[in-house]
Amino acid sequence: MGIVSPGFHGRPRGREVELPPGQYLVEDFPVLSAGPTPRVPLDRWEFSVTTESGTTHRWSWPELMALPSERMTVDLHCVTRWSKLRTRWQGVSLDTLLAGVETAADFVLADSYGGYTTNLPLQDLRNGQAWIAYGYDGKDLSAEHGGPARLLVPHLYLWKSAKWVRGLRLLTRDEPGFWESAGYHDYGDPWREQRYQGD
Ligand SMILES: Nc1nc2c(c(=O)[nH]1)N[C@H]1C(S)=C(S)[C@@H](COP(=O)(O)O)O[C@H]1N2
Ligand SMILES: [Mo]
Repeated sequence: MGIVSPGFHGRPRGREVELPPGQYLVEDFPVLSAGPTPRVPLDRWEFSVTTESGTTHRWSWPELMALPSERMTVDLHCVTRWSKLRTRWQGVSLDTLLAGVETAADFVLADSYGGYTTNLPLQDLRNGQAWIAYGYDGKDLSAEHGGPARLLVPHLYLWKSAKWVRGLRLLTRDEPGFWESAGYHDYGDPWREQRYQGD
C-alpha cells in the first residue's frame, strides 16, 4: 500500500498544500482520549462486524494477525487543529475484513472498548481508505494511541479513527457517535474544514 497519502490524490505536490485549512504542523504525536485508556488482554480481545440483519463476524487476535497486512504512510488531521504528516502504520485493510461480509448497509457505527463510538459512511471504509491498525512506526501500537488495535481512517478528522476498536455496526440509517452527538460534523472532511455541524 501507498507511500503517498490518500489525502494527496488530485492535489498539487507543494509543501504549502500538505496542510488542510486551519491546521498546523506538529512533530510529536499528541494523545487525545475522552476517558481512561482501556486495557484489553489479547486472549480476550476480539473485533466484530455486525450487519444490519444481525449477522456477526468475529476475529480473535490470532485470526487478525493471520490476515494479510499492509504498511501505509498517511497524514493525520485532528479537529483541534494539529496535523502530523507521513505517519507510518501497519494493519489490516477494511477491504480484507469486509470481503466476506454481505451487507446492503450504507452507514457504520464504530464501537470501542471503553464505550467511545463514531459514525461514518460504509463507503469511506472501502477501497484502501481504512484499516484496523496495530503497528505504528515499526512497533506495536501503544495503548495510549489505541493499541492493541484502532480504526485508522486518515482522510477524515482523527476523531473518526476509533482507538481500542472493538467492532463495527453496519446500519441502514446514520447514527451519530460520541463527538457527532456533541455537535461535531457528521462526516468530518478536513479539506472542507467540516469541524462542526453546519460547516
Ligand atoms: N476510543 C477512543 N477513540 C478515539 C478517541 C477517544 O477519546 N476514544 N479520541 C479521538 C480523537 S478526538 C482523536 S484526535 C484521536 C487521537 O488519537 P491519538 O490519541 O492517537 O492522537 O483519537 C480519536 N479516537
Ligand atoms: Mo480529536
